[in-house]
Amino acid sequence: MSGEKPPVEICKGVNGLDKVVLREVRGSSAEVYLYGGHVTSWRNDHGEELLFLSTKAIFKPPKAIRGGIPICFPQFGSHGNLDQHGFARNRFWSIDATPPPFPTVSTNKAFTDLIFKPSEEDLKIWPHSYEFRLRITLGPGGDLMLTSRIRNIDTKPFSFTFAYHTYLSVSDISEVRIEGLETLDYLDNLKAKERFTEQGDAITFETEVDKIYLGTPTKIAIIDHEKKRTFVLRKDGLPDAGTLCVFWLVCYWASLQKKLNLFIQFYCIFFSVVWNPWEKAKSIADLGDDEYKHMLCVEPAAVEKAITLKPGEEWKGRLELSAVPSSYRSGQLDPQRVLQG
Ligand code: TA6
Repeated sequence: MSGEKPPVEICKGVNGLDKVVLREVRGSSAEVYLYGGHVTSWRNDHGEELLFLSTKAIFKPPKAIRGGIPICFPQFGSHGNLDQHGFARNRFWSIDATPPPFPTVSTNKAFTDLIFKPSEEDLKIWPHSYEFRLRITLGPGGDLMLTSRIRNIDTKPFSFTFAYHTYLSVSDISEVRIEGLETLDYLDNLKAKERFTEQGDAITFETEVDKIYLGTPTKIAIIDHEKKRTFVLRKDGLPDAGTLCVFWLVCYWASLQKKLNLFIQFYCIFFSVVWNPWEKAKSIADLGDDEYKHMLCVEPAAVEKAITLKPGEEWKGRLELSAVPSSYRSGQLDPQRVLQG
């Protein structure tokens, strides 16, 4: 027997909390805590950590883990009556042993399926029945993919907002730029959500930022000059009219087969939130005073327009993250190549 570690392993993490470790043969890995359905680590095949995790992160309910990829559901931020960012990030999720199949079959071995269903207590604060399924996959090239499927199993429609609150690890926030958001409109959370338009330059950082960009493209690049690394963040959606047409035909066929009103909603995640607290880090108890320098949150989100699901409907939102070495010589710092490649 070789000493090779399995592609999926369930073990104990900080404070004895259950976590799933995903490993890909070439050496990349990811860790997912059942507490929050929360990805806390994503490493490349050199073992370098790609997600930011606060040194002061509290792995203890009811506090959400600071860093990684918290799931904001059923409310993003303070856009509603619930606590900030909803409650999915501070509930215990379960391993989903029998998830419904995906339309395309994947050969990846390093994946896990989690499920979150509301408890009696949860129903008191948000009275809607749903099943929230989350698949986390590590692709052959070390890409990290998160697919959320939220199904209304209630007798009434409900609406929610959502985000993958992704904390990326960066060498120095002053050395980072984002490509793909220039010229877009955004709502500035630091100015009472007033609407502005970016003036055409790549986004760079020299102070606190908390913005909701509207109508963002499916692909955004985050370029870390010092690390010579580019993160490419893709959010799924409606890739093109042809795929959409096939998709709806499949849905229609499925609905005829089952003779029930099965409708799967496949929405774009329209917005991207960009956040760095800068000096405000000092007032965040579970974040080191200077740690803002090494983190950047870029968060695919459905915020301004809530998603509404009728009984039986399902919403699906996907995030795909890859990290590639970038150098001027390879041309990967050329924005056009990054976003179109
Ligand atoms: O996504 C940005 C944001 O909503 C900011 O306004 C900021 O407060 C941040 O999330 C962190 O929220 P948290 O509840 O995790 O402290």
